[in-house]
Amino acid sequence: MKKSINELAFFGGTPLFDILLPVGQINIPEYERFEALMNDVFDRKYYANHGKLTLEFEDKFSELSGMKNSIAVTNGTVAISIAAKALNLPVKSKVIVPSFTFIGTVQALTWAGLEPVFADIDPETHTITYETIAPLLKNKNISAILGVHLWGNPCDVERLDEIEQQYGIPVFYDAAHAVGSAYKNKSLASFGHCATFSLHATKVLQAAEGGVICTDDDELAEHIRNIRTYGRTKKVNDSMVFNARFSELQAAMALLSIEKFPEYVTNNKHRYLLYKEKLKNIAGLSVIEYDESMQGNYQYVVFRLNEEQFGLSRDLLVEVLSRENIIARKYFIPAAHKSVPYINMECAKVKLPNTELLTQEVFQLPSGQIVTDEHIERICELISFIQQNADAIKKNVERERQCSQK
Ligand code: T4K
Repeated sequence: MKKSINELAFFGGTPLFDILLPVGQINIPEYERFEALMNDVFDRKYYANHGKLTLEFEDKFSELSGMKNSIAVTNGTVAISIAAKALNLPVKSKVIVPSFTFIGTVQALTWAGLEPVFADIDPETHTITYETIAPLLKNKNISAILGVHLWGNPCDVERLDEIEQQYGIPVFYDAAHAVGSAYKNKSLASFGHCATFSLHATKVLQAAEGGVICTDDDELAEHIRNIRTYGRTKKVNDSMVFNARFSELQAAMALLSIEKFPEYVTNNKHRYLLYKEKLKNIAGLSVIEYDESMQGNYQYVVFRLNEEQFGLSRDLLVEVLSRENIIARKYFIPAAHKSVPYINMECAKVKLPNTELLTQEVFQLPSGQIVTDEHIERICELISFIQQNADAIKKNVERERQCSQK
């Protein structure tokens, strides 16, 4: 461990780790097993258009999520656009959506011809609630609400259901982070008209790239399948169709990943709890708690940093950690309403105090399968060291800045 701040890589010392520790899960299957599945695909010469492996994966995803229909698509962003199209939301109508989310959530709506109405979020769960969206329901032309189960934490699902009953506004969910998760023993995939998932390589269940849309509504599922494949199902009509097919290569990765899902979740929970225990006494640092009434996948280890109490800004801490090869990440900067193109639009003229605060305070620590207990213990010791030496680090940074200006 470092004995003085001059040993920090930020000030020219040797990095604590000689490999990069990223925030993504990177749960990569054994190559031999992937090769065996690929040999079968090559023998059959059937690579795309929802072959045997894709159908098998969709069944397994339905089993995991307790849903009737799981429709695999190219990625999690396209999943949202297709869900919005299948719900037949009128072009140029408005959809309530949090600004504190991955930009893909909102861009997907824009690609579907919809306009965002940005909602604030609860500062503890980082999701929209009845209270944060109620004032927005007065807006004209609201056609839907898109909740995001951020970090796998459930939105205020029961009360959002009530809003749908009361106002007749359909709710659907971006559940990119919530694969295999449940709220009060009910699958998160089952809330709203449909839920969309991401199978990106950094996710707990991965297909390198990929997405899934789940719904128990058979008619909606038919529209989703039809839009996904250029209107080929011919069972329903859709004015706009697309190619969002999932290949057999993606399905092979996904099948191997879903097989190990319970093991990944157990390991994620262990890592999350270890970080939580080791960092519990650091002033100004708090871990994002998972709702007790949910069963999550623990893929993210998310913290908030209060600059005044910690002694350094979140940005400086992330920079110092990165130089040690601890690739901590700040989320979500800028928030969607401060991003192009929304920043120049009417929809950006909103006050979202919790969103603004969280964009300055939230960061993730490395959490995937590369990260061992020993890595976590050393990362936590380093964070404690940085916090104890916060004033000296700030002074050194300031001194270096002044020298570089001379
Ligand atoms: N909704 C929400 C709430 C989402 O978070 C996302 C995606 C979506 C919708 C859309 O789903 P997709 O269309 O992406 O399926 C990542 C991912 O690209 C993105 O999937 C994810 N959310 C977002 C939160 O994170 P970045 O730019 O922050 O991370 P990235 O891809 O640079 O990877 C993180 C770290 O992992 C890097 O340090 C490098 C490492 N890495 C990454 C890849 C891809 C590897 O070591 N190997 C790899 O193969 O976006």
